[in-house]
Amino acid sequence: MSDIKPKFLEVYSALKSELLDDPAFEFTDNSRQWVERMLDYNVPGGKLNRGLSVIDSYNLLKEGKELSDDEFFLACALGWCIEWLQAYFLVLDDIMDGSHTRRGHPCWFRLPQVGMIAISDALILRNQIFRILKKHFRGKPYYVYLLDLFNEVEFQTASGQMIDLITTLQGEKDLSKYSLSIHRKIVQYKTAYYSFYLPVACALLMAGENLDNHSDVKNVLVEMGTYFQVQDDFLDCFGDPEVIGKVGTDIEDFKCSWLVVKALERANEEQRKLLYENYGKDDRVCVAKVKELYQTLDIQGAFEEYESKSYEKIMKQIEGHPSKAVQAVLKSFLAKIYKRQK
Ligand code: GPP
Ligand code: MG
Ligand code: MG
Ligand code: MG
Repeated sequence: MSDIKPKFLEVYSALKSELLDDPAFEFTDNSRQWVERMLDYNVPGGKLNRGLSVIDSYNLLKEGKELSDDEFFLACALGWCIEWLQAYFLVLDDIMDGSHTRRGHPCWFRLPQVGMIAISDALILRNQIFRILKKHFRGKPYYVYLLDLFNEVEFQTASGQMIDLITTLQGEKDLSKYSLSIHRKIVQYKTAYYSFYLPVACALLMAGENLDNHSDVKNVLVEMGTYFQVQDDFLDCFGDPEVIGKVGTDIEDFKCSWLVVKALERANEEQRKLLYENYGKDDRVCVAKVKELYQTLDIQGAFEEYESKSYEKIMKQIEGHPSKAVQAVLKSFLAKIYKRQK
């Protein structure tokens, strides 16, 4: 797995060069330099799990048959399309969440020269996905399915993001509407489809599969994506910012996080009151009070319990799948995220 990373990064450079060669940027050197810097800042600096998973999954689906150079390049290109999609989402998500840091650096929009140009950059990122797809996949029999897949998943993510945002509306702060079922809907849509289903669906399309025949695979991946976002919620509060590369904002932002839903479940009247009074305030003292209550209610313990239960449930689902190759794809994905610290 790790040995393909340098090769994967070489493909990033090749795709970037092609995109920078676009007639749109011929007019000024400035624009080309801006886009290059914007891409380098936002696209390749993460864990690259989503992108690398396309290659990993495609390899497993080929059951030991070695990939040709062309196949390897195409799997990498699809992996990068997902990383481009992720960069596009994160640039916008950080504006919407009022975040400060991402991947150990200031969020792109926080750079003094960038500001709201970041919105324009997000549009460039989004459109470059379809330029990569057009250049490298136009002649493939599965091209139209790829386009449909990326469109569908983008819509699902945008819908999840919208629900995430409207449940936190200022002026209507109401913790009583937060529940595990709302949380589940939000994270399924905002995270699971693009982070988990999309990489495997890309590999399945490349392998000539019809996605309509793989709803069971989708279900397992959505379950894994849900688990992944619960981890993200946990790390937002309890993770080490040095390790996760971002400082959490969920408590300040009044997010329907798994932690607050669990806390509401476990709290007595007095503790509920404390939550109602301190959750969703951009104030250190209030945030500290919420974190202290999480300690008192042993939300960390509840998370560990959720983590092992969820792992067992997903493993069972995977082992029920008829294809050993598909099982291998799913198990490899799960191994990458189980008990992650970042
Ligand atoms: C993660 O939520 C969800 C996204 C990054 C999807 C954003 C979708 C858009 C359409 C903009 P999060 O806010 O918990 O992520 P993080 O903790 O990384 O900020
Ligand atoms: Mg965010
Ligand atoms: Mg968000
Ligand atoms: Mg988060």
